[in-house]
Amino acid sequence: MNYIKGQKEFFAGIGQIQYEGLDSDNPFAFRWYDPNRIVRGKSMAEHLKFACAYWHSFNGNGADPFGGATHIFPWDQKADAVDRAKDKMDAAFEFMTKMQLPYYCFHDVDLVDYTNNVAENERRLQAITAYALDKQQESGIKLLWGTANLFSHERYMNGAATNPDFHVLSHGAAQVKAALDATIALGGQNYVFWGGREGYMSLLNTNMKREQEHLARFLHLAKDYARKNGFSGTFFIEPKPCEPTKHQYDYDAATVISFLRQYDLLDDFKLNLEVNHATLAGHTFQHELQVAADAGLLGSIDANRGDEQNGWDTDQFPYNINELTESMLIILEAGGFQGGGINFDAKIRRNSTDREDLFFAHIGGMDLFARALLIADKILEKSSYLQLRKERYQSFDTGKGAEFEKGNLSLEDLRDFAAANGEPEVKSGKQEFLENLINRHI
Ligand code: XUL
Ligand code: CO
Repeated sequence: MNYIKGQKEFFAGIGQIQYEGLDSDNPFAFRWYDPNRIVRGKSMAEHLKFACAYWHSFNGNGADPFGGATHIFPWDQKADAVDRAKDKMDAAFEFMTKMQLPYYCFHDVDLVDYTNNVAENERRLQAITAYALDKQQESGIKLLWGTANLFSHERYMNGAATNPDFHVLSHGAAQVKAALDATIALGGQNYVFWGGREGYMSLLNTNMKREQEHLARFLHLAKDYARKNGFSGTFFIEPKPCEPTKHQYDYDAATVISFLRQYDLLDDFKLNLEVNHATLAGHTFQHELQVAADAGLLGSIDANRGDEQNGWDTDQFPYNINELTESMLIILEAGGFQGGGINFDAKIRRNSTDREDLFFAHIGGMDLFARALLIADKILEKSSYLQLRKERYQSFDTGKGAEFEKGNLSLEDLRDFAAANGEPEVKSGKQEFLENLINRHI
């Protein structure tokens, strides 16, 4: 991937970001992420499939509940919505090319501003989709996933697919249809549903059962429409327990998996897991990855981190090598992502106001994942990590333990085994040894 200077440059003064290795002191270079380096038979680029999140990088203007925009974008100036959107897209493709980000992800309204008119929104999205197709072909950058924003507009304050008003639900469907059309036209590899307001603020006014049935019906209709129109990618549900609603139906990986199973959606849907959503649900990210991997549903991830001192979704760029190393161990053991990749659903801080800050954020995140990949590979290949876990369960590998796993023993058989074999020997879980092993490889 190589940036070639066009007519306008939005990130002037910043050139192509390249791998320079550990000896480099250049803050505009990768020290670990070497896209062509082969790890476990695949290039780093293929393992990691990094994606840029359009919303945080090109729309998120630093506003928070206490104050307005601090990031003033030069690509957000033109009067006509589609012209403005084209400028933004030029900036986005310049950034992604300079950063060597091979994929991107968007919500419909990230690409182009929407109105209250369904047909006009479709026209705008089609116009910017045609432009995006050219940009993709020119740069080689691909669409990891598209989605529809069914949470920002006031009409969705009580949800979209789970709104108690059918009329609102129909507007959600109109948006999803157009976003699916755009995703298909752009060769999008996946399509995401994050249930932003699919939940409730108070049970006093909520028929939870009916809302969840509506959500399932809505997902089936979207899936059927997309399949009928040639979409062969994977649908992802992105779990999050709360925020903006008090309670979201897609609470965590385990909840989503049982929902998919209950409503017969397992053939088409997998999970897109986000670090900060896991911690909001009271889990580690590793826990969520393991739950999804064990169900064969580890589709993709949204990379970011929370803040340990507060309880909301701060969407900061990744920083914690221990967390990522343990995560990469699970991802590698699962055989990688199923269809997805690593989308930086992360934003630079309100007071990170220099244009170069977006580069530092992505360089840091990409380097950290690359480093975690190398460390995890080393741990799997050269340490006793896997062996120790295997040995911990060895009593189920032979004899009565193996018979139990096969389903050949009754409760009485277990009782007889206990009575005949006396008290079990004390066995250490070796947690501190394993924690040291991880740190030793870092
Ligand atoms: C919100 C969030 C979303 C989804 C896409 O917390 O993560 O940006 O990733 O709708
Ligand atoms: Co996300």
